[in-house]
Amino acid sequence: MEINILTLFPEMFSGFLNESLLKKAQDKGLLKINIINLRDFTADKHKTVDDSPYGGGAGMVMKAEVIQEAINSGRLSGSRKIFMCPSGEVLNNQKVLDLVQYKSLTILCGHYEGIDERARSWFDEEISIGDYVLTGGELPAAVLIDAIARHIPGIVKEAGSVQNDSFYDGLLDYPSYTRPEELSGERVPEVLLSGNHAEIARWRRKEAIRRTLERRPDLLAKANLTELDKELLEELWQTST
Ligand code: 4H3
Repeated sequence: MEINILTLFPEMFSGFLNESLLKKAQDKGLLKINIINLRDFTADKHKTVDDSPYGGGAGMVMKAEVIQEAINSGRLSGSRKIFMCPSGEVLNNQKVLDLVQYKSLTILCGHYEGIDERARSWFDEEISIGDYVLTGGELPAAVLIDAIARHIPGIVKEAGSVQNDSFYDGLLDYPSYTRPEELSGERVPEVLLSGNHAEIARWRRKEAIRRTLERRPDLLAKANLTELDKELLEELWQTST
């Protein structure tokens, strides 16, 4: 997969993209990231990227022409274009899985008060990472890229670790433990030490359902529960009343 990032602050991505999984993915050629500096597409000698809003008011607006130039000059014509924006569709796991299917994505990171409204129509979609406003679209873009990258085949080593994640099947994650068996008097649940894989799978599923029921009943209501899941849910009801 190829991801083009349109930004006024290319350095904001260097630490994040050059570490850990994202770095390995690029080294292996599974992910190609092109950081495109919007300032390179200005036409005047001062390299102006923003201007004051028509009608007055506080703050500056990112100029549409700079974005237009960047889109038209690159090889971005076949690329799915995304604008990170608080008024976009709120990101979730399904959206991430939809986006992994594209060969090329281009992500615009806005700054200042926002972008000239006319630039919006050049983008296929607007995505928000949540109901809050940040000073720029760079962190939202980084969040989106990270969420997408771990679904590219070959990036996260064990496919199971992606499939068992929270949200993959509409449930939150089950609890995990590692050594030691006892920590400050708190023991690891005995079933996990039993070596009985069927029992362990059943326990994990039940705990995932328990956690989702307690913390995110909205998710549980939407999840596709199997017959076993319904049985486990029934057991949870029995023991809680
Ligand atoms: C996206 C962008 C939050 C999100 C963003 C989000 C700065 C957009 C400026 C930039 C505008 C403020 N904040 N929730 N900030 O995904 O260009 O509107």
